[in-house]
Amino acid sequence: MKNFKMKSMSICKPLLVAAFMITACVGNVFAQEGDPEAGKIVFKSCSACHTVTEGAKSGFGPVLRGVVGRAAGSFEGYKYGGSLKEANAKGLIWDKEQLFNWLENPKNFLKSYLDDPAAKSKMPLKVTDEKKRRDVIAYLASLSDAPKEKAEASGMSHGMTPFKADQMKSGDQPDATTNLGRVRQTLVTPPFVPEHDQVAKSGPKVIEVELVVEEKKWVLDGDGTEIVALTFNGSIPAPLIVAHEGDYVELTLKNPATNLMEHNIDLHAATGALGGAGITTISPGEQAVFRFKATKTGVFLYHCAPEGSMTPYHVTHGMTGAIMVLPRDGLKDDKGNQLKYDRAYFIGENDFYVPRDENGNFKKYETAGEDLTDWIASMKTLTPSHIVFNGRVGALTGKGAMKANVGETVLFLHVQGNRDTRLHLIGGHGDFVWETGSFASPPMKDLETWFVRGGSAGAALYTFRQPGVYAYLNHNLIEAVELGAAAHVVVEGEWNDDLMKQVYIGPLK
Ligand code: HEC
Ligand SMILES: [Cu+2]
Repeated sequence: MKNFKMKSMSICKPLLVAAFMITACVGNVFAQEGDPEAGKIVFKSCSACHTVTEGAKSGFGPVLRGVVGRAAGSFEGYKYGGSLKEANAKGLIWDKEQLFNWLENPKNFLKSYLDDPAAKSKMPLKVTDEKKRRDVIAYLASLSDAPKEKAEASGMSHGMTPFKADQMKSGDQPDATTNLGRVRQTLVTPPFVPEHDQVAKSGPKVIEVELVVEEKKWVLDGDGTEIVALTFNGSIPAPLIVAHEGDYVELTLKNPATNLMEHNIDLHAATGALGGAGITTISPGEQAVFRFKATKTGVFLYHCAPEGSMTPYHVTHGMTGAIMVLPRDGLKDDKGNQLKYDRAYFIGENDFYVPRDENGNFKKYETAGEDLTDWIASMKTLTPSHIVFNGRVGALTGKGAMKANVGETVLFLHVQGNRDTRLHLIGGHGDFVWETGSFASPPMKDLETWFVRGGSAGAALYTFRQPGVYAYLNHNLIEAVELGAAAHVVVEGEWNDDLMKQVYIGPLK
């Protein structure tokens, strides 16, 4: 028999006594039956992640219909965390008592059940109220015997078109990439962009890129407001990828085993399979590789796009980036003349919806997904707590400011995965602007403010003519000044009196 430690919380442990499995409990036990009607209301707090609809697909958590009496970690098709799988192997059955203790603190339950201090659970919610636990269990138990409900609606949020990989059956098609050269593109942290040629030096190639999902604590502002961000390669925005029209992009997406959530990638530059999201959904400990042909030129958003509410949840936790597909012969003005840039910067604008406690203070969470229920409620207000450039208030000001010299032409690439923005360079202009991001359409000229639609990326080209500190911002000035959607460009060089001269300032004359 294993050493039995007393725990302050209520935990039931299986003890092997004379070849019989019995359960020993400390603390509270599931003493009385709950009220299934009240439990139905408690279940609302579960429904962000779980459904009870018969025949439905699992969401972030497994389907809970029939869970009472079911083996733990056994719902078909759902990818359980490693610890719950171990508990399954050890014979854990979800009777009412075990459920009662699981719901109090899933992680501690598994630690104790498996006698493993490193045990983890993907379920972030804890239900401390005993009555609520009893009630929700009574509700789940009542469903186990209830007649079957229809299978169509998942009862969760409005899904996007489901994609089935069997739609990809292609027969035997020749592989056009077999004889192409391959290059590995080193991605860099924004606002910097990977080294690239503006005009392609040779024919199409296969560009290999790697994105590693990092779930990590992330500070949003100078007050230390913190979230557990979801990121590609650890940055917000995710790195810019650069290709030319006709190139193939071969993307490796990795989800390290230390993560807790499923992720994937939808690139708006790709054609088919939900932009890749249909064939890249991976659990912690997995990776996916897929290839697409860059057939359209422009700057395009890419983002994580799991099922239902998880898409806006992941997007508003930082999982947005962009890919720029240049025409092979580079950028052109409206008359077909070549346009070149001396520098390019990649700016990602993100809206965050940090949940608040009852006193109005921002809440903090320890692990990815723990804020899910609160965050979904908060994002449904459509009122962001933060709108920032490059992940945090002030990321692109002070030491982080963008730089240029008088006479240099700068390409500003701007992505917003979720919400509209209106960009303005104070004291400057957009000489050439591809507002929708499409390089196949002629650029607009000499704009004061340009619009980047939520769910897209845009590009603006400007030649600096005066030195100074320029603010580059979202010209909803409340979003810029109060919420953080602003950056600086520090420009050095000689002042041009012809363009502007201070004639007089002082007392009235
Ligand atoms: C924020 C998302 C989330 C919420 C909210 C949530 N769960 Fe879970 N739940 C999960 C995840 C994820 C798992 C899978 C855990 C794992 O694999 O480690 C899970 C697993 C479970 C399991 C084990 C099922 C099995 O098949 O082994 C039960 C039981 C459960 N949850 C009940 C509930 C109940 C009841 C509520 C509401 C009071 C709730 N959960 C709220 C995410 C959630
Ligand atoms: Cu994701």
